[in-house]
Amino acid sequence: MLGMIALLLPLASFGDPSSVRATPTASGAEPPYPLNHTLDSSIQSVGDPPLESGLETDPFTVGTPPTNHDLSSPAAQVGAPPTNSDFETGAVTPWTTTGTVTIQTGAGQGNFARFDSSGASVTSDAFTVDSSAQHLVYDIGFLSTTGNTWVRAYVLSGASYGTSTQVGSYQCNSCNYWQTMYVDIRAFQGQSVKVKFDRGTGAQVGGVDNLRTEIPFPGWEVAGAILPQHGGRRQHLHRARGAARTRR
Ligand SMILES: [Ca+2]
Repeated sequence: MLGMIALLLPLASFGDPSSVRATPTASGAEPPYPLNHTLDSSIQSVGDPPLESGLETDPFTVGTPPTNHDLSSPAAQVGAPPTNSDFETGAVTPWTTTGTVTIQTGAGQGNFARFDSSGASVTSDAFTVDSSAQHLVYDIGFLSTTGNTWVRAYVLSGASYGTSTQVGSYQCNSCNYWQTMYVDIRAFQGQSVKVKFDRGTGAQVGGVDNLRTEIPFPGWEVAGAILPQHGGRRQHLHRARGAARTRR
């Protein structure tokens, strides 16, 4: 009997899958575990990283730096110094003197004023401190080879130059060299002043030369006595105690 039924079925019933397979339907059952349920899969990046996400590019300068940003510009002399400020006339006038002051000649200085007696002084002609001047600058000669040289500096201002402000006091024992000194002169900008130097009582011989006013670092404004120094490759600042510098 079964053999007869088989013979009666069309042969096409075995060759067409659609006639024997139903489309699967989700059962709605939860899977036994979520994906990566043990949290031990490797971390995988997704999306495109931003530029320089690895920070591998060296830093580089942007923008235009301010004037004289590397402090390599030379100091600029400003304003007119007092008459015969460098003693190169060969005479001390119009400086006024007390005690014994003589004009001498030295290497690197040319003519300069030398204090030959204890307490001797020289006072410059009047001059107006330029409105841009930041430093009062002068050379002090520690001329004694055997004892202590002591030279002091004062700015004379006000009516009849009757107000004396000591701005420097320099001592060096058995030094026999010249040194350039820098004083903050901003408090006297625009004023008519005289500058006086004297030899400290009991001290040995000293000298003075090359009185002028300067902007020590063009583009910068300094506060206090900041000395221009030359390093191995470039000029840099030597800052005195309490001094500061700011951009102008
Ligand atoms: Ca001179």
